[in-house]
Amino acid sequence: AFLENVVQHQRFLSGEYDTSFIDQSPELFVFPKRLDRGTKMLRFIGETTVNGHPSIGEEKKPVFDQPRVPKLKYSEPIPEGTKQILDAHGANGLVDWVKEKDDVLLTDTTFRDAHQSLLATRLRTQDLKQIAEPTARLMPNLFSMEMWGGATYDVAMRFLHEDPWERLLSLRQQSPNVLFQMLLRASNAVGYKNYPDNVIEKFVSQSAEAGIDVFRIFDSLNWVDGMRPAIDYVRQTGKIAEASMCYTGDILDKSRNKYDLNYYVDLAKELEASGAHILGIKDMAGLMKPEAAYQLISTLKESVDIPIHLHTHDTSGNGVFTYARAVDAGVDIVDTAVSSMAGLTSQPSMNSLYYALDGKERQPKVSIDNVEKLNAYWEDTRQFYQGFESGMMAPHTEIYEHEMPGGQYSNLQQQAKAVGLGDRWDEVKKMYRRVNDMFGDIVKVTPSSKVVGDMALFMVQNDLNEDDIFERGESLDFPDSVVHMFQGYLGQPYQGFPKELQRIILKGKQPLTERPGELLDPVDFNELEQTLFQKLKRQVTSHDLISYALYPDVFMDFQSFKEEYGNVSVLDTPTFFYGLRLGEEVEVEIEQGKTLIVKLISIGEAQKDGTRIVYFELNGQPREVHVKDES
Ligand code: 3PY
Ligand code: ZN
Repeated sequence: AFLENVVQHQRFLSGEYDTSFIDQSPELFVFPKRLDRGTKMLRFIGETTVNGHPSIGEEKKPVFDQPRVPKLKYSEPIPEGTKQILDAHGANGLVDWVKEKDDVLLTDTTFRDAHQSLLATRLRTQDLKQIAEPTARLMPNLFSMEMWGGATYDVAMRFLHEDPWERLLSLRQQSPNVLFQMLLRASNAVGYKNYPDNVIEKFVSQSAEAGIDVFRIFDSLNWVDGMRPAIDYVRQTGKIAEASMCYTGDILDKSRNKYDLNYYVDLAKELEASGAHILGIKDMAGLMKPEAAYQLISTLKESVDIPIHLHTHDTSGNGVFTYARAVDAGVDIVDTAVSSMAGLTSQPSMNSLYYALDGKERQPKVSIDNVEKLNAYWEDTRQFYQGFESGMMAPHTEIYEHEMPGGQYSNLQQQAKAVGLGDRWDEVKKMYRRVNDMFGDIVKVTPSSKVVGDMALFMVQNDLNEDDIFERGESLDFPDSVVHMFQGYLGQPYQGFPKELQRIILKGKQPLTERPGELLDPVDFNELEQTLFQKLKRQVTSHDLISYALYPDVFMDFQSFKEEYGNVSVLDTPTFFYGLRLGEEVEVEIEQGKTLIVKLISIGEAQKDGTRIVYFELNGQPREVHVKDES
């Protein structure tokens, strides 16, 4: 436990004391023995070397090439881009600029959705930061870079032990010219549950202040009532509200008429009327077939006045074709990733789309030579993350059947393995679709997609079918997430929940009809700051406060980790995931101008208590750390 010494004691810091307080409080002058940064770092490297990284295990450290960072004239000014248009002309000025463009504009998702969908969101800030300025210089014509939000926020703290806000701030410094875009799950912010409105408001205003320009807002059930507060908060900041509808089903399939063309047209009009600057279409599972894109976009271009921004995933292999037809129909902006981080569950390749549109008037205006330079960097960097590849090797057209979002596929597969259903994965996928149908055919995207996944696992694990649910439902203990959703805590699905199923799942509990955010008490941020101050015993930043409001446990674990190991975000990625090889030496810049040189000398035999002594050289001086061998 922390002692309340002079640098931490609130009463001392407030200045409201007399000298007797000092006399009677010996704890003021007790200082915990703090490990220096070098020792903390050696502990982390030693433990990773001996026990492996928790998500990778004891793999031998591969030999990686140094990523090819483009050689450019870095002393020259960075060309201006869309960010300068927004800053000079405001959100409406930027929207007008988009509308006047003839060529299709591109968003680069490499910094967010691409790695969320291919590499379990594990890209570290180090690797993003290195290529942020080259991206700014080589692709100044992008509409935006999607680089924050979605799952990146909690994964940064939970698994990478880094602060998501530091990522945003440092990338903003490196890339000052292109709009920064984030994915905001409306009232779920960057989490998996509903937060009080004032938390969403604070999160949005702080994100805008730290550098986000375009907020792609969606609701996991396409419930516009749930999106309006977020749209308003974004508009208040002067930034761009891209309100999005999630694409589900298949408008070409006339036998499925719940989500037909009219559904999307009505939804688009409603979002426009709610204040959207841009209409996003979020095809999170990659279900939109080329002709569906053509019909949908052509119709929407007639129905709304705001620009249209299309997002898809290339899981089926049809992504470029879908975009090409969307471009024919007049889509304004599409989401692509740099080729070596594109394809499959990620976005379609920017490079491929460029070539596919050769000879077309609306071909995007990017320098393909420049994109290839970035491509080389990503090709090399992706190797560092090979432990997180999903194993999907080829286009996967089953997606049209199970409709699982790109980011969920590998996650649910892991969840299935964890509960011993690894060899029944095919059944789980089929059950995912059956659960969707049983739930009344709902939109499936974080967090509603997780609910469908949880229910599918529950049914396969307990050998249940639909009849069992209806006949024996009273005696079944449904997963919490399922009960929660049917209570209305994720909002209301289009055409409501199936009544009978809802009754069975809720076992007499009354569902909500109002917006969950209206029922939640606002967070008292002053009080929360006091609480956090007590826990951290240090100055609380506004970023700490919002992270704590969103993810109290994850944030506190991250703080304890930092206490124990220091700031590990400064380590190079191979060392972060694999530790060091015998005799290997790395340089770690722990702050600007202060570098540690770490060399692994040897690892001792396991002792009786299971510990090993790991011998290093730190800046040429011998050092050792004791590590518990977990094997
Ligand atoms: C997210 O919410 O993180 C998503 O990417 C949903 O598609
Ligand atoms: Zn996506």
